Amino acid sequence: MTDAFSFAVSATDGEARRGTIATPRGEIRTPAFMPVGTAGTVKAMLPEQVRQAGADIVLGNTYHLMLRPGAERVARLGGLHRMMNWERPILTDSGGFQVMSLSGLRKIDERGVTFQSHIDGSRHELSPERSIEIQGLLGSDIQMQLDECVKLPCSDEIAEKAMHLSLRWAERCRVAFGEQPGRAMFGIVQGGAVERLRVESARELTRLDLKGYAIGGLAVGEPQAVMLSMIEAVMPHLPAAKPRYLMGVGTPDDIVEAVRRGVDMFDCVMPTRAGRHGQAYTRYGRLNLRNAVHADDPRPLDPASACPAANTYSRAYLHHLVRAGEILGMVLLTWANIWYYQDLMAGLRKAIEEGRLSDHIASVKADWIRGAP
Ligand code: PRF
Repeated sequence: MTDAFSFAVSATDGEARRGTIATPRGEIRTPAFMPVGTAGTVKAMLPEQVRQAGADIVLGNTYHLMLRPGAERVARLGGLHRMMNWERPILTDSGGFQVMSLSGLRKIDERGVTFQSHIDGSRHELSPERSIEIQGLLGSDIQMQLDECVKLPCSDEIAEKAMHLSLRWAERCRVAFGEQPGRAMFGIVQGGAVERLRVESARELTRLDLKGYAIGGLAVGEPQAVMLSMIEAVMPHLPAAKPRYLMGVGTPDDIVEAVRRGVDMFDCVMPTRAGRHGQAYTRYGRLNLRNAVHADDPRPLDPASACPAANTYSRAYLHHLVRAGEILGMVLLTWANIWYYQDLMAGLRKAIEEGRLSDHIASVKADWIRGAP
């Protein structure tokens, strides 16, 4: 029987792949960037704008949604897609990573994680089985295994323990997920900055025959060179016919370098968070609209962008909105940033199709360095 969830690679250029993930809720063109919609909203954006910017899929978070408004409540409301008015695919993270970065008191053992809510201090438990149950209640199309992500640098012993725990949790998640045609569960490679552990993690996960594989535990404090060498170490051990997702990455530079090495999917709060803090990502690099240099600048962020936020409003106006703490400043900069990230991915996809990825990346980087004309 053919699964309604599938992945096909239509072109390659070096290690880079141009592909399509087909799901009953629509296609995901890869390499893909998934805007982060943590709490059932891509902050400061309407779903229509997220789509218009070019996104095929958004990310939601088990941790936030289980605490508020609650997974069972979301299910009663018809699921996350209906609740947030995004009928296209949604990937949900499993919660472990957010527990470690956001919650107060927390404890990890074989059974799962126990933690206190960052909202009201209430106590909660998240096991691999409960994480998958919650992601099912949300109606998630791509569900992530529960894992343990350690901050870098860390000792090899700590990285190894977390990696093995994550492997055991992957098996439990696999059983809890069962068979769900049209939906997928992805495993997560861990292993810190230790090549041997990364390879073992990838090999063992592959035995579970999952529909996709993520690389976790990177962009957690290590230099970019370490991140890229870990990606290079892992890639040969992941099945070529399955999508590969680099979690929580990253800057535009991280993304182009990871695409070059064969990564298919990304998510990061960077474009949305930066937009709420006065920062704009453009073809000509990052601008801080708070800076006084923009106060009298009548030029838009990028006249050649098709994004209304980038081609219409003056930098002087954006500067004013940011300085005045106006909501519209956040809305416009988030819109421009999400659009820029989607344009970046579209450019990479086209370059892979045309077999000129290296030249394309070189010219994209030259624009970042050169700055606005
Ligand atoms: N695990 C999970 N989510 C994540 C990460 C991880 O390691 C990261 C690390 N960059 C971001 N989001 N489950």
